[in-house]
Amino acid sequence: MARAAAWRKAEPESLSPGALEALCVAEIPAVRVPLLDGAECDAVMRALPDDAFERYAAKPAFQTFERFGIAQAGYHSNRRDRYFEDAIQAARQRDAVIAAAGVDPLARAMARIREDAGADISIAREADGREYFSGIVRRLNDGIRLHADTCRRTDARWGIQAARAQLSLNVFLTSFDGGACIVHERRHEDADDETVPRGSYIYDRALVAGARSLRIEPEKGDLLLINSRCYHEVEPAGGDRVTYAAFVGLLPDGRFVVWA
Ligand SMILES: O=C(O)CCC(=O)C(=O)O
Ligand SMILES: [Fe+2]
Repeated sequence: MARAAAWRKAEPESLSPGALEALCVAEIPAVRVPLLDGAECDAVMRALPDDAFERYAAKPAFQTFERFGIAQAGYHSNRRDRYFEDAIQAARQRDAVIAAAGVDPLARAMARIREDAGADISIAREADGREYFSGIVRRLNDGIRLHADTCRRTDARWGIQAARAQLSLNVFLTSFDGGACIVHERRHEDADDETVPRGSYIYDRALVAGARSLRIEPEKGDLLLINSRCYHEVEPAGGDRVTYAAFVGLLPDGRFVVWA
């Protein structure tokens, strides 16, 4: 059964060493800071290819969101080599967008985390040097139902699997109506997966029954960090709800690594 998290208050905090640490152990629900201005967000949106979201939309029906880039969670371990090959191609397409936009939302977010929270944070790499893909752009207009994101579902052949804590990082590139991100004061437990139908990762609402929750309505340009092992969901949005996203893992040696 999902474990209670222990929020000291049900409010997002600003970025600081203490807040990042507290988020990693789910003592606070979220960290939220303004990161990009409107013109920077618009520049990234304009730089996306017209068919950005169509090319990668052919994914199983359990997720309705559209994305530009690849997700490690979509690759089984027997396709690990394929993942790192695809990561090179996806990074090239991402880099073209960043170059055209003149702004790199993930690099900006990581710099801010370094400066304001004193974290040692870098893009995740395997011991053999191969780099994970990071900086996925997601259009989540229909929302996402209750879930938790944890690389513990993969196996130890992936270096990120060692992460002691995992955060979702989103930089909001658009304004929209609705589309709140709701975080629940309940942490995912491995045993919870037994309740999820095969091929899905939408969890039973009973797991969050009675738990406190925080409804976050991010604004364009915001950087939002949540503990992705706390159950969360996104409400449907009116208008395009586009974020530049990644996961942040805390390794046993205290370094933070980033992938998508
Ligand atoms: O877009 C959001 O607000 C959060 C989406 C999400 O589920 C995640 O980033 O893990
Ligand atoms: Fe998530």
